[in-house]
Amino acid sequence: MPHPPMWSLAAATAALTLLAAQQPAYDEPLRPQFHFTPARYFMNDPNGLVFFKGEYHLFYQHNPQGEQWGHMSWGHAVSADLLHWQHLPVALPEADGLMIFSGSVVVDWRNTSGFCAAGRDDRSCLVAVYTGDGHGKQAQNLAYSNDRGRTWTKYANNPVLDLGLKDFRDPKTFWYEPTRRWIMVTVLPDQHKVRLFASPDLKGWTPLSEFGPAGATGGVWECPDLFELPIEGEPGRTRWVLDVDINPGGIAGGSAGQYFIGTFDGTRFVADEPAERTRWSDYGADFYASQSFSDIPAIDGRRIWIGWTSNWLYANDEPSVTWRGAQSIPRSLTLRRDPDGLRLVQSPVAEIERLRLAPAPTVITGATVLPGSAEIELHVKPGAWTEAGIRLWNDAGEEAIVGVTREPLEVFVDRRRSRRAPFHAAYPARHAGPLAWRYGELTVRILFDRSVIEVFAAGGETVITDRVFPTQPFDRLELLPSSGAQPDARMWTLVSVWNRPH
Ligand code: DQQ
Repeated sequence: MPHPPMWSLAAATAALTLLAAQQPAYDEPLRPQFHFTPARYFMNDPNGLVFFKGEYHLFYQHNPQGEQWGHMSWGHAVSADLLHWQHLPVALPEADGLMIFSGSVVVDWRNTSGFCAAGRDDRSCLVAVYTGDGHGKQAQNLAYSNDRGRTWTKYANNPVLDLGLKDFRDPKTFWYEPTRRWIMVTVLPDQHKVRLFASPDLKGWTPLSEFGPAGATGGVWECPDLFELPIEGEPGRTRWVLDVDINPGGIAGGSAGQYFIGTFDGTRFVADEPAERTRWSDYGADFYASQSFSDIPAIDGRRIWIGWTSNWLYANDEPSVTWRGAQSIPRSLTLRRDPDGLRLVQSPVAEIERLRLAPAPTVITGATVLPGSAEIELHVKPGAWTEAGIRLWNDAGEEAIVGVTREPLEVFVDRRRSRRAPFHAAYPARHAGPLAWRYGELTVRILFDRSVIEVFAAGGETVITDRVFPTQPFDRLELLPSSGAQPDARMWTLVSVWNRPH
């Protein structure tokens, strides 16, 4: 029997050094500990979110060569639990003057494309549908993988959908069972239009319908998504959600996500509300280009999306070093009916509770030490307060405040004093979203992760995502108001998902 080769000490040290160079410590002061960030260099939109054979795949817009947008390629990571990610090599690199812009991945279960080199019992493979940007235009392209996303082949007859337009992008594709065909949702960004196409095989596409302009149109439309969601408390009832992002012209300035609720009959999306009505998915400055996972098994049944926690106003200037850009926590989506109609509701995936250092929370009554990564829950009751919440602060005199105001009744994140010398004029700002007293008390769930704040108020009805970039860690927390009618507050320390056995 041949013996496995013995490693010399020098070879082992060299291999470890190489590993360390590829995988940084993930402990830089602004590096989130339970949010996904690229090992190094620039990241923007999540792409190709798909669940396949026990793995969640996260592809992302990535510059493999630098810390600012450019050379767009698809970075890649996989996870078994949506939290612990394993980095994989770049899946789709820029090539031949064509950058790989945003898009989606589907499981071609029945090998409709003919790309799947599958065995007798398994005819499935992964197919990526992405925008090729270059040579003066944008068109939709395919690539496929027969080894669970580890290697990809670009389709020889790309592009598969070309309107000869300079701006035509971000295909989100899904299988629509009632008509047994693929649907592709795209945008004509400067026309503020979503355009739908259908295909039997992912290769040949016919136009179906158009939606828009509607809602907010103060910037280009990008990264659409279309999916069906259950209505809470109304068993068997659903509605479709068309998500379209906009840049600039978002609610907090710059980039943001908006959505429309309505019906989809396999051909056309029709909104329930008048075209003038705008609904925002997030009231912060840092939630953009969200995309939902494809092919989550029916037995799980969740619709989960991830958004990029940045804003094109300053995405290239964020003061993180060696890496730039983070993804939001994966959020599970439902629809909830209130007196104002149906609305989208978002909650962090339940898996996040496994990151709690101890099952029992710490009850906060005054000032306390703030861990770098934490989940904080506030229960705010009507009472003698004008502003109730928490202040995160440090010795440099920097602070961020997260809370609720009474008049008007709003949830807010105030990061105006969160960095001594702002790196961009749009950074110091306060962002707020509307609330209503409907449950006797308001819950505010806050995820804090060094430079990411995500706030889910009223059970996820109003959400704010804001990045914070203090010059030294926020390591103290105090309740507001500092005396009198304080909210009930509890906190869990969350453990890091990076560089720790799991
Ligand atoms: N980012 C991608 C485009 C998309 C934009 C390019 C949204 O496909 O429209 O990096 O951030």
